[in-house]
Amino acid sequence: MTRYKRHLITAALPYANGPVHIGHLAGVYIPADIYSRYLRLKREDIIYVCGSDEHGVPITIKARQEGITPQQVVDQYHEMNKESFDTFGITFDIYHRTSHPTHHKTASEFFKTLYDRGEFTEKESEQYYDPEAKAFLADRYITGTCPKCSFDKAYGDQCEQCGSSLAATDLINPKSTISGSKPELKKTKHWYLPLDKYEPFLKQWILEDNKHWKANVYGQCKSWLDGGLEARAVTRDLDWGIPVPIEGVEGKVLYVWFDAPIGYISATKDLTDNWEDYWKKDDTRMIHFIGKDNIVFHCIIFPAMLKAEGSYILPENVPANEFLNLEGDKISTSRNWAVWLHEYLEEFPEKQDVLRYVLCANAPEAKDNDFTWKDFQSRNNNELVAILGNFVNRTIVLTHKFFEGRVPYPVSPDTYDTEVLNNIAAFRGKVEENLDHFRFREALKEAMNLARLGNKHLADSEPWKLIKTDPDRVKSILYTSLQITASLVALIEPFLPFTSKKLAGFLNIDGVAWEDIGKTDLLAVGHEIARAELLFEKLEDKVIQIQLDKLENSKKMNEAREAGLPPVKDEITYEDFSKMDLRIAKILTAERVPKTDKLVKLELDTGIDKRTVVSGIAQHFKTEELPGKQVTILANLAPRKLRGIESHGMVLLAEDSSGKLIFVTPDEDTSEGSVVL
Ligand code: B3M
Ligand code: ZN
Repeated sequence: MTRYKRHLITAALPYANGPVHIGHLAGVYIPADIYSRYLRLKREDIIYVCGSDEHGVPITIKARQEGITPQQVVDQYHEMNKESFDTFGITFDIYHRTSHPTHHKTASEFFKTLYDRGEFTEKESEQYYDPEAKAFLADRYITGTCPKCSFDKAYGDQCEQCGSSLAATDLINPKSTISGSKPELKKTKHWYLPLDKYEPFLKQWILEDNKHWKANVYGQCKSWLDGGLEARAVTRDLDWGIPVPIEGVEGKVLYVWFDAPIGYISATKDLTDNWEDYWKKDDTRMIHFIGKDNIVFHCIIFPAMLKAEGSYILPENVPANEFLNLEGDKISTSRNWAVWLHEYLEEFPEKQDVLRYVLCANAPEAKDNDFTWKDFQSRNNNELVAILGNFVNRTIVLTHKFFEGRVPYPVSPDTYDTEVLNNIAAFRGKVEENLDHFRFREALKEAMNLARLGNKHLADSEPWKLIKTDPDRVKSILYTSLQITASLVALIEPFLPFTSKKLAGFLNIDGVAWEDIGKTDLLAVGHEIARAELLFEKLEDKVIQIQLDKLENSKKMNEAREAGLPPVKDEITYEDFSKMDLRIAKILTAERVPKTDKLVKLELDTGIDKRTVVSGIAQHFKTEELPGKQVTILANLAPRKLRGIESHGMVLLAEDSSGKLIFVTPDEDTSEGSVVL
């Protein structure tokens, strides 16, 4: 990185309509954080910006679902995600938000600049409109079958299955996600960014100048460009978002994918007065960290916008990751099929680095990959505990045991000790080579290989045995181990920042400079180290089973919902339940309630009294078959009048997914009045 004076690292702005999960972390935020920490350790001038993406249909759909305003939705999740990122050690220099006034101003000005220059084409077209909801259906408000891959849950702007960018009118069998109704086409005017006009520039910039981009990114861009680019609407008929800044235009906002990437600029403006150095100087290197579903927006649309505006730099690289799956299935917010960051932090407090480690080691860098809790456990136990933790612990414990916790003078190193000591520096180069090429899995492996080297050197040398016969050699062995441990403080810092800090504490130092990795005298002879605690603890099966059970529950809930069964109601306390008096009763007589199609008047013997209960079961049972049946009733339900008949209680019924009703009856005859517990 010789010619760049500064680095601008952006990470995709998560929609503030839900919590962050491991897919977001593995795809975007962990690699971006590793890279940013690495650049800082190398004393580069770097800023790492992110924030909440708070407009767009996903937010308004969530607001409708929860019966609150979009602002309330984004306020809730902006704070939740910001706190989760902070706790997890994601070191943004700013975590901004697109509902912020700075962003509204920046995005409006950006749009107005292009509008005033006549960059947009205006077009009146037919858009899908939901007559029931009285709303135009933009993007995620409309779903249907993807014309390219036949995925039946494609959205109006994108198919998440094949990544295709779509127009709502491309969808087969479109359906409104608001009312479920079949939408109708209605005329409306919008402004379009003429992507086709930028096709020659994009072909040169991507296909010729950026051949160094990752194959998965380059490939997706190439197929886009080969398919030909079309003009793309940059406004929407919505009431939540940044109002279109054109005189006389009402009820229209900037398309969320027009405004959101400008959010990186707004964030930088609020971070530093010299924001233009980062966005407008050619000696700045801009890197966008994103997931593969955002490639078209960051490699084609946003660069075309920046090119059209003319005063901004373009990204030097966009190392997008593929998707992370969970236990063999696609992560899904709606199906609660995810490991949520805030829940992980609650259930595994102080174990941020274990998840950082596993998600980096398994990162979907070139293809989709899978997260399993078994793999999480085995990497923790067999790699973090057994290699890194074990090596550090033995080094510290033996130094206290044999040398009162002080770094011994390497009296008589043998060739093995010297070779290992001189080999430490090579690991910095291997980690750098991989990080410079966004190969985070490989970089982490090389960092761990230094711990493997140290572990093997200890195991081969067996200082705990040698101490009896050759204590001087033991001094050299442990001197070597301690210098390796000191280098590890810096080498693991980008990946495992919490462990790095702990390790520095064990060695009784503030830290190690990146450029000092490999020095063979990082810890001076006689330096007193601190007592060690365990860096990592083994994860037992039962801890993992709890997580697997949670996912099993999600699966059951999804199956129930897909089978048409209602979700479980909100939790109640035992006290709430104990107020209900459930009894076994016998039906004595049954007769239809005149002029109703569902009601039956039942005379019941409850064992305590004889009473009338009216029940909506006429379409499910023949009244003549009812007398003599034992049923379960809620005996202390307040009486209510139904079609003039006072009904005292309620007969319990089970309704299956087809709507069929059956009685809840004891599996053998019992006395009326028996209490149901
Ligand atoms: N809010 C993330 C997503 O598509 C989207 C990124 C915006 S980055 C400018 O899930
Ligand atoms: Zn598709």
